[in-house]
Amino acid sequence: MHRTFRTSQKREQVDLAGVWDFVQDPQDRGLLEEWYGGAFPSDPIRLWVPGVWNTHRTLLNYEGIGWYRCRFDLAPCRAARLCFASVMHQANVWLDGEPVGEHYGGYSPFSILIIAPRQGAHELVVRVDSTHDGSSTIPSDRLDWFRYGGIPRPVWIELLQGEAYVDSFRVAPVLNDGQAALNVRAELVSLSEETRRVAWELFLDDMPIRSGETAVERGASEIVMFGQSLDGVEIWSPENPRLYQVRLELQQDDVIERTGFREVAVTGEELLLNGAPLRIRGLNRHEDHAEWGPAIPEHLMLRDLQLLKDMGANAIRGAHYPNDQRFLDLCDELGILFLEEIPLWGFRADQLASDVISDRAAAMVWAMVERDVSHPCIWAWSVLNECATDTGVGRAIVSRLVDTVHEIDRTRPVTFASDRAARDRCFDLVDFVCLNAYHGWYTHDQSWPEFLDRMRAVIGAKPMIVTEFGAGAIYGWHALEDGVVWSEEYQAKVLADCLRHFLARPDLCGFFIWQFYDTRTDKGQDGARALARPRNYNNKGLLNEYRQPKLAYYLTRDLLSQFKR
Ligand code: ADA
Repeated sequence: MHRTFRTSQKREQVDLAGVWDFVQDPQDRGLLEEWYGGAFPSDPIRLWVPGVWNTHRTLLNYEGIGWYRCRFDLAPCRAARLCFASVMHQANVWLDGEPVGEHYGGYSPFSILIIAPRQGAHELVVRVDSTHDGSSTIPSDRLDWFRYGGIPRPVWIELLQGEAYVDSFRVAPVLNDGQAALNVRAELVSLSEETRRVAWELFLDDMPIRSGETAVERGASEIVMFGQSLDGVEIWSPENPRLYQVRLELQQDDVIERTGFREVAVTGEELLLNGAPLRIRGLNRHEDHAEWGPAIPEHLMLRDLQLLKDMGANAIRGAHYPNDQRFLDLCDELGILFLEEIPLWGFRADQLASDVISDRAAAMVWAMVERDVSHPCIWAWSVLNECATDTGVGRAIVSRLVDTVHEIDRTRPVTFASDRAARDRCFDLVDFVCLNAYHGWYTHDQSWPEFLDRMRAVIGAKPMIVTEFGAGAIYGWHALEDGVVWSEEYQAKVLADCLRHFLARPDLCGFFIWQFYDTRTDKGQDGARALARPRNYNNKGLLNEYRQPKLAYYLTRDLLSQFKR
């Protein structure tokens, strides 16, 4: 299912995972030929959903339009919600030949309400466009990860039976000097022919904590919003990741979220978690695997997290986009800290100046925070990676995106990842500074100690984290001599030099190694990137794409255990 726990006791949820029909549409003929109706081509290939088409042997490098079809049966219900956790990247949806919805943004969920659907057999068709471009899409067509297309996360249907249902349910945990509270926001939607008083009750782990009644007009919706302080809650921490279930119940509907209470604070150069200095020992992780691309099965998500813990690391940067919620659920459960980001990656000033990009980025930030505000593992939000933050346009976008986060959440620090070093003009806009640099790999003009000393002087008394550093190695490629680029030995040496300095440096709140494992990457428009990316992979992983360890993995494990504080 779409989470690691049940999200409703009263709704019937039908998982649409399975074999779907798929047709490639490189010439964009499907709309004209009405493939969404009875004219779906008769010779489809079969693809597993959730999944991406680029793992099918005939479609490995395909970017463009593809059509998916599945059939399902519906039991009687007052309404049905068609839920998509992710479609990459533009989705247009038809049910029984009728257009029912559309969505842009491959890393955010959406749902479509079907009122009074008929009982019995239905046909669902989804046109997916994975095209990236340089002017309107996020991410753009210049990327260092693979431009997958498809439906990589769960699709399911929820059957609604009551006169009202809960449409969105946001539960934001607050912990302030030991006092816990929940900020709750729910949208109650009418499915009735008349205005109704809708009774609701909120439970924390089955204990009723608040109830009320809200009038919802026929066909309309109403927001229920309140802060509820709570006594005697156990605190969530990496050592004791205590989670609570929060359930909102109506007469014939309910929704369940899960949360945990912990406090993240910024003071001077320090980040604090539950009052104690936070030391991030993290890994950057793309959602990618040699066999499944970004549609990573749950047991492999768990294994990745266990590998990370075995290494002595405590955090993940979800580079560079909102992750599958099941992965965040597992981080909540295992006490692993998560830094979440939107895929605004490597945009130049002229691109950031576009209203389409700025509006889409703000919508993505909003969708990320809205979806994930309940997760205790998320300790900070990042609004972009390596964009033109050394310009006025960059400043404008960072401040817009920080404001967007604050519309929903003011309890977590906000940041962005910079590769502009001392030229960056946005550090004052965020709560802590994240630096990406590859001294010892791409650049050799200064050492890490020199670089960080210089940045400390520029940043002043603010927390500082290195969000990217690393070196590449081809798994299994060894060298006897020093300095052989792409050898496992050379990668391990670069990392060892960095880690020794970072771990001993008191004014650095932590680091994220680039990267957990090797990931498939883009060739670049003219194939240029491929020259720096042997195998068309970003080979800076501590493990390869099958999770086989390189020397750097063992070295990191040893260093992290030596420096355990
Ligand atoms: C950048 C970028 C990463 C990756 C890395 C690299 O810092 O943010 O996504 O591309 O460089 O491997 O060069």
